[in-house]
Amino acid sequence: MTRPTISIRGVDVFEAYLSPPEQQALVEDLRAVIRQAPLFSPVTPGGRRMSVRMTSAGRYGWVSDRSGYRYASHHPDGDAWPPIPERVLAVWRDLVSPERAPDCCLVNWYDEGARMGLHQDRDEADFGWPVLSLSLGDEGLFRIGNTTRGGKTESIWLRSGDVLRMGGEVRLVYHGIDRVKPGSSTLLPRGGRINLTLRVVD
Ligand code: MD3
Ligand code: FE
Repeated sequence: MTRPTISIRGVDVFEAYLSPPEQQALVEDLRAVIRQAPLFSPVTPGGRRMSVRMTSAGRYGWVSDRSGYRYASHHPDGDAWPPIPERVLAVWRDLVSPERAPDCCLVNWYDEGARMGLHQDRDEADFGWPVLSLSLGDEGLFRIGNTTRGGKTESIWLRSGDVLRMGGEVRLVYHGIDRVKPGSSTLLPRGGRINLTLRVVD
């Protein structure tokens, strides 16, 4: 059983869970995912283009357009999402459960200047399972708040190889990425940050 290195507001942090060679292998897996399911810039229901580019693997992918946020069984291009890489599933089995696989592996790609505002993850039908997040590449400043909007927040830098687990009470807290620190990792040749978010959807 792997234990968290720190816990912040109920978020379990596994610092440097992935070794540099494991991180490199994951990046190769993700290149194959992105070849099959290209990154796209989601548009919010309000009509704004998100600064983060995304794609997904698994039974469902997360999409957003003028008609709203939702899980969809196909990429906006029309193809089914590729399977979640085995190496990613192995992390889920170790830190969440071998009993149930995640339905969705959301791939978020941040370049310099990309951010993700404070939000809740509440498009899933089942909040009983934890969410697992894997960080790769440049460091990202992660901010965590409360289950309602407003109030005090806390921030931590997420580094390449760090894994976060959000289960129980914190599953519905507001969270986001304020900024990415360019040049803070050599994992990705052109820089940037990748986050993988694993979720059970239904
Ligand atoms: C805390 N992604 O895709 S992952 C998202 O780094 C998202 O790309 C961020 O938030 C990223 O929805 C943060 C960490 C994370 C994910 C889900 C959470 C933290 C969470 C759900 C509840 C509480
Ligand atoms: Fe989120």
